[in-house]
Amino acid sequence: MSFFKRLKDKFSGTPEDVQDELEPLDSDEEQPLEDDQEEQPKKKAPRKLSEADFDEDGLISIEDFEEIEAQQIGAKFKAGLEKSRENFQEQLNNLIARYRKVDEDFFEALEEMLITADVGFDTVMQLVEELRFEAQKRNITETEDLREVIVEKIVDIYHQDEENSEAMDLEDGRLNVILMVGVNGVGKTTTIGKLAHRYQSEGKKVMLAAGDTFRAGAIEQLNIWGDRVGVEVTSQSEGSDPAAVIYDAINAAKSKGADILICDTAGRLQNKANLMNELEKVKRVIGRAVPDAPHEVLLCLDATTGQNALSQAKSFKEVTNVTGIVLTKLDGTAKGGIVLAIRNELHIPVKYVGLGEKLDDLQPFNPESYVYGLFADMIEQNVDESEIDHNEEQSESTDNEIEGQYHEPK
Ligand SMILES: Nc1nc2c(ncn2[C@@H]2O[C@H](COP(=O)(O)OP(=O)(O)OP(=O)(O)O)[C@@H](O)[C@H]2O)c(=O)[nH]1
Ligand SMILES: [Mg+2]
Repeated sequence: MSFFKRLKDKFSGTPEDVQDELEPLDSDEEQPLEDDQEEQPKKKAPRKLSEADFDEDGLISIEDFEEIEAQQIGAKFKAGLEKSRENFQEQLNNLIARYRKVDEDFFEALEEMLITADVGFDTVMQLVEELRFEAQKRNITETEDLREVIVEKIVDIYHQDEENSEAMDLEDGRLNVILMVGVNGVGKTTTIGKLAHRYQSEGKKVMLAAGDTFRAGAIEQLNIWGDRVGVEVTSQSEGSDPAAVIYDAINAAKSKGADILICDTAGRLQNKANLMNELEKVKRVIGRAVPDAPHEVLLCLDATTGQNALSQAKSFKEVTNVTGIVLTKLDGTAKGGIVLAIRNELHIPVKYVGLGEKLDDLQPFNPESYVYGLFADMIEQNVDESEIDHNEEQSESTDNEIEGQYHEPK
């Protein structure tokens, strides 16, 4: 099965707000075609759980669950990456139309396009070098035939380090401590609210620590998130020592048997030494109270700040052991290539991406869902066209067979 077909089968779906305009899924089942009606490729909305999915014990098969989950994830990435997708698809289509033959001019134009989309210089050079090699190896001469290889290579380049490193280090039977860091306004507090919601709906007992005692209103903001999601927040007054607040929060979390404590911190500039030292102190306090903690230090980066996000990450990485990136506001940029630059140039896995402002708009990062979001229309169109071609070829060969039989002398 082709790479595009696999992605389409796995993720094909439509954002929820468009769903209502589509036929309900049940009617997606085989319908007899009217005589004059040609078979059209079906537009599928992501499946929603219905009673029919559950057996008499109220259980759902793992396959059904995974299928529904993948479609919902696909729809989220597709909606969240809409701006980037318009940009990537349009530019790639233009390139393919302009340079029909695979040659150096095409590769140079492709390099330029990817660099402009924030993919990062080194990553682009590596990606395009691999494409040159692949084109030669497979003897691909038409740019059109390189379309799928380009998307496939983006996934490969992401995976080249370790597989699965985007998984969170969370274990049952211990207090897991997550520390959220980053500069002002990147989305730390919002991400904490979304994460709390996610883990709580997975059945975990989640608590929050209001470690941003610096910015006016920050404690209240976290308390609002706590109320909204229904999780407890430990806080002290504005101006108190963040390390002391987090220490208190750890004790509260231990005594209440929490599974996960997520600690907010003040937005800090990476070049302000005292703020960075304060972060180190917070980390030391956490480490003394819970062995091996913090289990995750998540650095929030705002995708709309492009290359600046990369330099923030480099500075944070120097002073603290960042275990993962949360790339927020991907929905707000047309340059979604920044994901690849971060991964490839910093070797820090992107663990979550922010695809909007709603509670469930924070999604675990996965390179396949990401490229699906970046190229969904192109992938769907490509698969539909090749299915139509395939059907036409089949019906032609059937016609020929019938004709052949007819002419065969008996
Ligand atoms: N569109 C969009 N907006 C987001 C996303 N994540 C966060 N935001 C918005 O970004 C703004 C800043 O979010 P905060 O969570 O307050 O950021 P912060 O890093 O805690 O800011 P400070 O506490 O001031 O350092 C808010 O308006 C959020 O709604 C996202 O994934 N998509
Ligand atoms: Mg905040």
